[in-house]
Amino acid sequence: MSIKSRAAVAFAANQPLQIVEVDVEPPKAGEVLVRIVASGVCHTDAFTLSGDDPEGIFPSILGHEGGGIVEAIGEGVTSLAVGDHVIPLYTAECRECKFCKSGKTNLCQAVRATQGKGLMPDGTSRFSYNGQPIYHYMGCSTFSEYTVLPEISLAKIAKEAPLEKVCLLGCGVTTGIGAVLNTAKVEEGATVAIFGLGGIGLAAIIGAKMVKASRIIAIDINPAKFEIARQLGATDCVNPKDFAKPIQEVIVEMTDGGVDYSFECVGNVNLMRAALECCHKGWGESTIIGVAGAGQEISTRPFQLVTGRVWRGSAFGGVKGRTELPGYVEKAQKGEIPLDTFITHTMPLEEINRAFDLMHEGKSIRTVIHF
Ligand code: NAD
Ligand code: AHE
Ligand code: ZN
Repeated sequence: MSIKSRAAVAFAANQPLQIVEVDVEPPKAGEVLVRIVASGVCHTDAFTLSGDDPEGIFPSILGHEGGGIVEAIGEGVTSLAVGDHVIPLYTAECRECKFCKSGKTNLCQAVRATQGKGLMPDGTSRFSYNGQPIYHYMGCSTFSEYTVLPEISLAKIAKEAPLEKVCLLGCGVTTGIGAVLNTAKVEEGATVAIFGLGGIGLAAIIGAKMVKASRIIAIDINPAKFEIARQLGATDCVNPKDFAKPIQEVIVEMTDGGVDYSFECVGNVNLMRAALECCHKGWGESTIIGVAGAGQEISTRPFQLVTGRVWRGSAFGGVKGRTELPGYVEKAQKGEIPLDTFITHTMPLEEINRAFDLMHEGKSIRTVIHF
């Protein structure tokens, strides 16, 4: 029998979310019903709501940075039990597909095709409203009191960890740290430039500090972000608006030829170019984390790559969620990942549109929604 769930539904692009009571069907074979306790709001939720996401489907329930408790399990589910604490994963980990077995990527493809269509692996949705289907989002839909996910899309975590904080490890904080540790593999003593100081960029600063980077240059057009950046370990804060020349030139001059590693944490294709071009000739590596809108493309002179710079990208920080996320939770529990620093606002689901406003106004790092 289906249950009722309060949810913030995105009925159409660019419209405020509407809080309604949706119907949630029980989990089918290999699926799990989760009661969401808290969810962060990531810029990607706003990106999809804006209509710029080629995979954006409406009506849908957004949200992919959640923490919850297993409420029921479907047939054949063995790795989770009712009462387990979990973090939903938009990058599943089946441990069986070519991608999982490659040892080269975290991009499990077991459920990716249906996930991109807003559906569960059997090609249907578990959500409906007034008898009409509502689509899932990134396989998570954490802006709902109850949601259904494949078993392979849930990381089981310690029950002692506060879900209203470790939910941030479901996307932003893990993505930023993981991009530095797993994707770029920044080494001790390296110089690093981080473009964009939202949840992702600030987490990348934590990663750079963890590996003992010698210089961490934090770049943002909103100087209100610099205080937290410094607190987390940034050695220099730069506002591109303070300079008449391109930001890549500024960074190259500051660093005797460019940084060893850079990270684009905004989703702006011009900034992606700047992030590549501020890297040192011969070895500098730039990692794209930001998500750019439909139809946008990156460009640079190929000579930038011919002369040794490397361009890469990172999804969920290269982290394999079921295997590695419990370790991130442990680190947060030990105080090695200061989640509190990210949580600038908390609010009930009913006020979720305010969380989007705060993000667009540059006033929040992360808002955590409580159910
Ligand atoms: P956010 O809105 O919290 O932060 C973005 C920051 O970029 C803000 O501080 C803003 O002032 C700054 N900014 C905007 N334009 C700028 C410019 N021209 N130069 C310098 N700084 C600028 O966003 P977030 O939640 O931190 O997400 C950042 C990006 O990362 C988004 O594109 C999001 O979709 C993407 N993302 C990617 C992944 C992934 O796995 N690849 C995961 C999470 C988020
Ligand atoms: N759907 C978009 C791309 C969105 C995107 O790049 N998503 C990131 C995660 S952002 C989390 O806040 C990602 O991990 N992508 C890999 C994947 O498999 O989705 C588009 O352009 O179609
Ligand atoms: Zn996200």
